Amino acid sequence: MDRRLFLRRLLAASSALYLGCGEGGPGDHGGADAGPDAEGLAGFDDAQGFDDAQGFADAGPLPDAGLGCPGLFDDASFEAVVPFTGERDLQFHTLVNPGWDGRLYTDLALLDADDLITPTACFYVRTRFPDRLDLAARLPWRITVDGLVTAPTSLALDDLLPLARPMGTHVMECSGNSRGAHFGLMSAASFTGVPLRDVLDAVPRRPEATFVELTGFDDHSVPSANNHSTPGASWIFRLDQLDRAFLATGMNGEPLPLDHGFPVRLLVPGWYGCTCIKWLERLTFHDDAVPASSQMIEFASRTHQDGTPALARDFRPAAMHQAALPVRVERWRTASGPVFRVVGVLWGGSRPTDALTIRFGADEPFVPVATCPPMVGNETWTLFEHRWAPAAPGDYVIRCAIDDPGVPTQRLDAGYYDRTLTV
Ligand SMILES: Nc1nc2c(c(=O)[nH]1)N[C@H]1C(S)=C(S)[C@@H](COP(=O)(O)O)O[C@H]1N2
Ligand SMILES: [Mo]
Repeated sequence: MDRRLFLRRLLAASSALYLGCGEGGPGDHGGADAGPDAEGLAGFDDAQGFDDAQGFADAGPLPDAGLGCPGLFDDASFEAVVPFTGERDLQFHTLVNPGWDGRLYTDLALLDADDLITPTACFYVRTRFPDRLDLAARLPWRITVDGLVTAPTSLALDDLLPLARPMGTHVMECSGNSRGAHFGLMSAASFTGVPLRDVLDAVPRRPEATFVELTGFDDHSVPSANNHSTPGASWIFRLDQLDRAFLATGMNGEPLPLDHGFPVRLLVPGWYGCTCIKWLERLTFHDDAVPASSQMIEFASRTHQDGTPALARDFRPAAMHQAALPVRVERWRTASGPVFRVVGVLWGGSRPTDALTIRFGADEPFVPVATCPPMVGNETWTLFEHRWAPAAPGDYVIRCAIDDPGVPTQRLDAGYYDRTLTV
């Protein structure tokens, strides 16, 4: 079967909701509370049930975007997607759990060259729209400005909205993204918003105000199970760390959905999601003696801090190191036997790299991987593909690395993004 048609069917099987993803509407609050142990995807683990194209006639022509490197699979025909080994079934694209524990996992296995923007309804959610946020009482939305300012004030969001403009496509990743989530706490969207510096610069403040804390609404009626998530949503930045940050008011051409921070959220390009405060309601200026916030303490280890610093100024930037992750393995047939196509994404880091390598098992050497087209920026993810022919059946742990000592890759090198393939 055609590879793209197969992906379409996989997509249809993964969740009926996915077919609504293109609508770009807000998340469905009535989603079944499937929980982390939800039954997974029938038919995901092999090609059965996808063996012909019948019933899919209205999908229309499926031009192959020519993923990756020309000619790499010209001698081969697509057979099936092979699931990763040891990853439990998971319900994708469905909101599960209440409040702080609210999650929606993006199915990264569906990524393809012409689908690198996540439809809004499939964009991962970490923490649902707070049921205690009474929008009827709070609109028109205002952002309180206080701390080391010459006079406390507040900003009307309605005054900022006319300044909103396209801010580009950005990948976001939850610092708690994990194999248990099939790494689905990661998505990319195009955003509109207002550069934060423009907002901050307009606030008259005291000379010692070198830090700013951004606080979001963070009260839910249902507590987080096992205190997994602590109340309080704020991050404190040194002002110069916010040069590229913006206040997002729109996503994929629509107003920000409720679950993603409506009416306004922070987006810090290149930093983990925990810094991207949703339902932003306060800007507080501080001097350099300000203690770390509860959110910073909660996320200290997940953002690669050295212990848990007491002061905000001792936190490292919560930047995503350069990372790479296989998202899908396809089996293809050739005259000389099966070959595997590993498709993955490359993201994070502070400058584009062409030094991606991959290995299949700790005893094997890392070999270069071509990214076609090459990585051009760090704001969003870049697709890669690799052709591999196993020497023998077995379990293979796939790991990527960046062959450039100048590029920090802490998580990658710790095996965080390892995935196992059984052939
Ligand atoms: N107010 C508030 N903002 C928040 C959070 C939260 O719990 N409350 N969670 C943070 C975390 S940990 C992540 S990963 C991102 C998730 O954003 P998303 O749900 O739009 O993907 O929001 C961040 N902003
Ligand atoms: Mo997160």
